[in-house]
Amino acid sequence: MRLEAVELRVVALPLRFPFETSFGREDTKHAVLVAVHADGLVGWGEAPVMSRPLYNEETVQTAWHVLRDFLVPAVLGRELAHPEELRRRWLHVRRHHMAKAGLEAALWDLYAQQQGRSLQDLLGGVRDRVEVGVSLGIEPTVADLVRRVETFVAQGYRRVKVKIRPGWDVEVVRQLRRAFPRLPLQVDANAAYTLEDAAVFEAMDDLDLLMVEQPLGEDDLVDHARLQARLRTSVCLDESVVHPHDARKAIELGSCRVVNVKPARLGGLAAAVQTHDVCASRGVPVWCGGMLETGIGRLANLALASLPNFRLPGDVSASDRYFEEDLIDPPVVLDPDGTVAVPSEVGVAPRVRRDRVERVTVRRELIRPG
Ligand code: OSB
Ligand code: MG
Repeated sequence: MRLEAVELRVVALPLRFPFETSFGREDTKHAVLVAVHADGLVGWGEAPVMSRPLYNEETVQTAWHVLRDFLVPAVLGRELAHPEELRRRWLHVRRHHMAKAGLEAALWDLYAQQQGRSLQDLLGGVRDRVEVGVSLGIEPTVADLVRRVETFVAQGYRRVKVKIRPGWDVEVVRQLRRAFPRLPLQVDANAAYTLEDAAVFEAMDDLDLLMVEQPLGEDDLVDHARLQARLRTSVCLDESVVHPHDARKAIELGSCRVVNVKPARLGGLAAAVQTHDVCASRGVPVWCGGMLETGIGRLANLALASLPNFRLPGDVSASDRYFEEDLIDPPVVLDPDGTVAVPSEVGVAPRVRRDRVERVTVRRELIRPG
C-alpha cells in the first residue's frame, strides 16, 4: 500500500460521566484521529491521548506534533507491505507511543480492508465475544460510588475496577466489598503510592480483590517486586509496561502476576500482541485496558482482546458507558451476560460515522506527499 494522504484530526467528545483518577479529572475525551488514504480506501486509527501529560508524557499537542512532523512524513508516499513495517521506519523516533499507535491502527484498518479480513483474524483472535468490566472514577462520596456500581452491575458488567488514591482507598474499598460481597472487584492507583505505603495494600489484602493495578511509580519495577512479595493479591502493571520487554523483566523480577495490555501505551497493536505473547509464554494472564477511547479505538481493542491469553475481563466497555453518541455505528453494546461482540467486519472503517466525526472535530489537517 502506498499512502497518498493522511488526515489528522483532534476530536473532543463530552464524557457522559466525568472521570476522576489519582492524577486528575477529565470531563471531555480528546483524541487525535488518523485517517490514511490509499487505493481508494480509508483506514482509521485513534491516538487516545489526554489533554494533560498526567497518565504518561503525551498530550493532544505532542501527539499532533509528532504525527504531523515525524511519523506521517516517514511513511507518506512510501510503499508499505504490512503495518508491522512501521516499527522499522520509526526506529529513530523515541517513545510517543500513543501517537504511533494511532497511525499504526489506521494502517491495520487499511490493511484489513485490502486483505478482506477482520482485524481479529489478522491479529490472531480466537473468540467472538469477550468478557468486559467497567472502570469507575473517584466519586464525591462512597454512597455515590456504590450507586454507580449498582447501575453497572445491573447492566451486566462482570467486574468493577475502582480508582484509588491516598485518602480514597482502604475504607472506600472495604465499604464497597461490604455492599457487594461477591463482586469481582479490583483497584487502580495510577502510580499514586510508594513502597512506604505498603500498609495500604496489606490492609486491602483480605478484601478478595482480583488485583491491584499500578500501585507504585511507573519506573518502580523493583519496588513493585518488593510489594508483590508482601501481598497475596496480584499486582497488575499498567503504566510500567511500555514495551514487550518490560513485561518480560517485570515477570522475571516478580513485580506483577497480571499485565494490563493497552495498544496505546505500548505503541500499537503489534507491540500489544507481542506483549500478550511474552506473558502467555510465561503463564501470566493479561487483560485489555482502555484510555476512554472512542469507538474507533475501542473496536481495535476488542479485536485484540479476543486473543487467547486475554483471560480477565477488559476495560472495553459499551459505547454508552462513555458517550451519548459514539463515533461508530452500530455502537459497542453490552450483552446482559457481561460480554461484548468482537467486531467481525473488515476493519473499523465500515462502522465509522463520518458526520459525527466531523461534528466533534476541533482541528484538522490533510497531509500530502510534499
Ligand atoms: O489507568 O487504566 C487506566 C483511563 C484513562 C487513563 C488511564 C486509565 C483509564 C481507565 C479507563 O481506567 C479505562 C476505560 O477506557 O474504560
Ligand atoms: Mg490503569
